[in-house]
Amino acid sequence: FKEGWFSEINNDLWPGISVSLQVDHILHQEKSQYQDILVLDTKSHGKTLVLDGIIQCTERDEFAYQEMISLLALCSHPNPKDVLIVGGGDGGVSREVVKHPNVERVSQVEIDPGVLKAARTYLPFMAQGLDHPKVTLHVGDGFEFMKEHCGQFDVIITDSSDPVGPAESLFQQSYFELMKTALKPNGLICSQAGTSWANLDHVARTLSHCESFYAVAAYAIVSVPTYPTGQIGFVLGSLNPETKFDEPVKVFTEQELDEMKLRYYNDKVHRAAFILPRFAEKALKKS
Ligand code: AAT
Repeated sequence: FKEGWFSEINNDLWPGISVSLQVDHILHQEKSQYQDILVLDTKSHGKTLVLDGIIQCTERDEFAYQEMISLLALCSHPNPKDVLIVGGGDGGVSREVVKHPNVERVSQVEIDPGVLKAARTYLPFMAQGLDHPKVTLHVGDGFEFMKEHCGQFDVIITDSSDPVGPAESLFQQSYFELMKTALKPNGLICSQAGTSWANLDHVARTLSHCESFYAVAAYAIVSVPTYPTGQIGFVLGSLNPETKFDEPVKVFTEQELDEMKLRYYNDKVHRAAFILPRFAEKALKKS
């Protein structure tokens, strides 16, 4: 905390580059069984959740990530009734997922009860998702949870932290295989997969894990100013060979988008998210 600034320094994941936020107050600091939990009130980005020194979400721009990881997946499926969320302890993804009219049941598995408690106490604008009547919350490891569920979900969204600490297993090839068995026929997945600017090799590896088990696979990007390089991406995979991720099967009208209080997502943004700059497109081309 040099002169009241928080800096996200991680020399393994993004060497030589760091996002910084000016801090007004430290609201909460704890060492849970799994990670260091920090909640800050910042000058320009409101309440901010930090795990193991890495920014997970800020009040100002969290909607971009939470809407996109949820709706890119849900609007690519013709009838997403049963949804599983892995991670997402802040509640922002469940808040978005329940907005989709076809969603009937949401299961969510978050490893760290400390994150759930901190979100409920300091981040109610996101944590409201955790207490929605459609949501059943489980505390546990997403990797282990997946082993115990077979043929149950239309869509699995993995809103995980980065591949260091408790989320490491959620980036392994075996995790993509386990998700496949947890899906119903024609189900699909969407996983947090890092940025093509700092972690292109890592993105390519995650995409190739996905390609090994799913008939269709793709990488999509979203702009999030407080994530490293200002951008993050998702790997999507579908068991249905007919899926075209860059052509949403569900298109909401302007009025529906307003009623759902969506601020980032619409069908045009959906299509555009799969258009990659040349360097990324070349690096991710199926070998
Ligand atoms: N909604 C955007 C915030 C996140 S939070 C990621 C969540 O994943 C955390 O609450 C963390 O406790 C949880 N998690 C980590 N590992 C596991 C696991 N094995 N099983 C279940 N939950 C887990 C994502 C931020 C992305 C940051 C990008 N730099």
